[in-house]
Amino acid sequence: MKLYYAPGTCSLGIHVILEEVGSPFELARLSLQSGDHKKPDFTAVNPKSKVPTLQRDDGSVLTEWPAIAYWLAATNPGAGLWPGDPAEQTRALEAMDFIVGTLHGHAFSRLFNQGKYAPSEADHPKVIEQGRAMVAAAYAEIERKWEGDPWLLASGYSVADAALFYVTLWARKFGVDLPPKVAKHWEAMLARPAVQRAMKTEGLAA
Ligand SMILES: N[C@@H](CCC(=O)N[C@@H](CS)C(=O)NCC(=O)O)C(=O)O
Repeated sequence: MKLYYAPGTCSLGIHVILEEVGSPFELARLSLQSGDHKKPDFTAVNPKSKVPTLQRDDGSVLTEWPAIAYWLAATNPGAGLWPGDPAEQTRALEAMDFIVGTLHGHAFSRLFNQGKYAPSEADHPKVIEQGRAMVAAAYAEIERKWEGDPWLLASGYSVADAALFYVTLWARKFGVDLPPKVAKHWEAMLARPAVQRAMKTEGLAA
């Protein structure tokens, strides 16, 4: 398996999952700043120009964070990254969709790339303000719905925790106030050897 990643981006969550699984994998590092994801070598692998991208051992390629996470969890049941109970599986899907689709895809996206939402630079402060409000609202909802301790789901650690981890790295970077359960989750994640290995490889500091 080969993970195409860019340090400190959402691919960090998949990197953590690969470390949790423990099977051998290769890493292909991309620099989004240098536009590596738009160069032909990479677009031949993933025409969407996005990380994470996972190339499987048979050469086939998986894209989209929740799909990659699910596949890794489902094909490595011994790693205990996916709940057994359908009710909890549904909660895992619900959490990943909200974190990746809403908190990352709508809220943080406004803090990273104002130009996508407003062509005029004069409007960028408004986009940032809107993004910050959306981030705060999404974290409040995650905190309200929290069922486990310290993990998101009542059934224990799952790939959904790796999703929350990568967005919380960003939240800290942007100085977002973390609700108590999210703050405890961040510390619990940092204590996991898999997380420590992925952070070290990507050259990231907590
Ligand atoms: N829907 C995608 C989103 C992936 C995504 O937004 N990746 C970002 C890094 S966090 C990226 O590759 N950005 C490059 C670009 O959009 O140009 C998923 O779930 O994997």
